[in-house]
Amino acid sequence: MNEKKTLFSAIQPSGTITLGNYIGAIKNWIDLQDKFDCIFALADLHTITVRQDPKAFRKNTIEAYALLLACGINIKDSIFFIQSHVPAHSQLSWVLSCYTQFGELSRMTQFKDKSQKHSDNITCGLFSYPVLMASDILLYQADVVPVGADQKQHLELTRNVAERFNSIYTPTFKIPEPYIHKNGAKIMSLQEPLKKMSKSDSNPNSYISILDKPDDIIKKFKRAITDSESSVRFGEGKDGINNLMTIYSCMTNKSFDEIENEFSGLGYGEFKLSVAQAVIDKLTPIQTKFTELLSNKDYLEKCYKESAEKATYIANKTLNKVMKKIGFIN
Ligand code: ATP
Ligand code: LTN
Repeated sequence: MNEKKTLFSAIQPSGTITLGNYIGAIKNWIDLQDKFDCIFALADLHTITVRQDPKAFRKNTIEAYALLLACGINIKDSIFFIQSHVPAHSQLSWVLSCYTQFGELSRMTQFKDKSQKHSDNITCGLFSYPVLMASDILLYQADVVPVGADQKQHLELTRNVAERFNSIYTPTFKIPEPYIHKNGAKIMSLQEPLKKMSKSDSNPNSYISILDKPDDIIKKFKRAITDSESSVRFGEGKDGINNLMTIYSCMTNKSFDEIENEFSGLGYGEFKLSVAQAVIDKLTPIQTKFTELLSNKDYLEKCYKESAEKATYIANKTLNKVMKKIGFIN
């Protein structure tokens, strides 16, 4: 009997994948693969909430697929598919939107932020984005969902919608738990350490892309904003240094105490170079693997097609149950 719990998570193929995405989400996916039955998706349906150029969108999707495999998704044991290849996501999303309140969605901070950022294109899709995300999770009866801290509110909404549906009918959906790792749940911008590191930031010095070359990584860390002190220690008002310490800790598994000891008496310049080197050491093998995978499109296609078949089978079981309970004719 299979006693492993199910883990589901997804990421949008919307261009660069940042060190923030890697530490906050992807690294946890990889680390948890042995403990759970894992289902991962590229949330390409979510991506069109912001207008995409068709050619760039196709390229970004394939590249994101190769990059996540290069990060360590083990395709032998885990399912890793492209969301739009499994129609059940769109189907359940419509159904669940009829069990979600307008007021609930209006309170989502990501909607408020993004509708300010894209004020010329506030679509119904941007508004109902969390319902699609809830559908992603609930279709697979996921127990845990590893995400960065910014997605916690969407997870709460998912739980509320699932509980509502279960209580109107009979238990149908498993109620998922967010998995938010304490260390690294929110990696901050290198230029404005009170803002989260974001791939959509207009200043590329504010984020590290997983595909950045060593020279650029060093340059970006050298330019990272710190404070006027010079001692490497975790503390209030030291947001820039706290962020660099968090990054270093996630790359090396060293505790903050160990890091403070390692750099005691040394200045920020030396510390920044060590952080850059630790990031380079982690990213270089991923970049090599990425280039290798990207040159083998047939292999990538085989992986996402087989995964979509497995995902469709699981998702349709849940969808059929839902449709039957509501009273749709079979
Ligand atoms: P955008 O900045 O354009 O909104 P994003 O960088 O947040 O995009 P998503 O695809 O929305 O990217 O997020 C993918 C995953 O990465 C999510 O689990 C999210 O919580 C996590 N994540 C994103 N940014 C960070 C960050 N700065 N620190 C930690 N985790 C993050
Ligand atoms: N909205 C998420 C991406 C995402 C997701 C999901 C994460 C789409 N569907 C399901 C976890 C589970 C984001 O990271 N911005």
